[in-house]
Amino acid sequence: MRIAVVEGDITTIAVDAIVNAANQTLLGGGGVDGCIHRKAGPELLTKCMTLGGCRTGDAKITPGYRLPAKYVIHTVGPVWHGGGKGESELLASCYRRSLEVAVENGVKSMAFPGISTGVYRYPKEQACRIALDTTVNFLSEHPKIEKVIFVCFSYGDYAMYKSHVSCVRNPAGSR
Ligand code: AR6
Repeated sequence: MRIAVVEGDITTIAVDAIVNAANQTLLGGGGVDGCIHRKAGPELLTKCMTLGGCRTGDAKITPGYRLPAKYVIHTVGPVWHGGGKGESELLASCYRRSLEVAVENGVKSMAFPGISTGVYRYPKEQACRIALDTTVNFLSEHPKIEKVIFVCFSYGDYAMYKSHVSCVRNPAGSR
């Protein structure tokens, strides 16, 4: 299986690329974005200042600087407004675009946080389903990506991902 779920801090994961849940400015913020900028060092902000921001649902890549990961793929998730503002399509687009940018840059292993599930308030269960479905579909068409790790920041998130992964593996099951 090319999908794994772990509990932990994404900034410690040694993969080709980690994904950042950024905002449209790409100039840093709180949550996972703040952790990534702190660990990567000030060169990351300097690089991000040259990128001209990023639209919601899109993704852009930078080096990882002092992180164990070689690259950071910055994506901008939707703010949750109740589900009627195209949030699910935009969130799926974040995962798809991040995976596309990874393939374009020869990335073979990557790690995702739960995009939009913190400050942007996307319901975690729905976001988890979109993350897994979009990734599973993408991997079925792109054999060059060898490993995608979903990094959960709490045990509750980890348990939720684990139960959804087993549904993806056994589609005749509870879904
Ligand atoms: N490793 C893994 N997951 C983490 C980490 C970490 N070190 N830190 C937080 N999480 P959020 P968003 C989880 O708020 O909702 C920023 O200010 C966290 O538990 O980081 O997309 C940006 O600049 C949650 O499940 O991102 C934007 O303005 C998930 O990461 C805005 O927040 C995402 O939470 C983006 O909001």
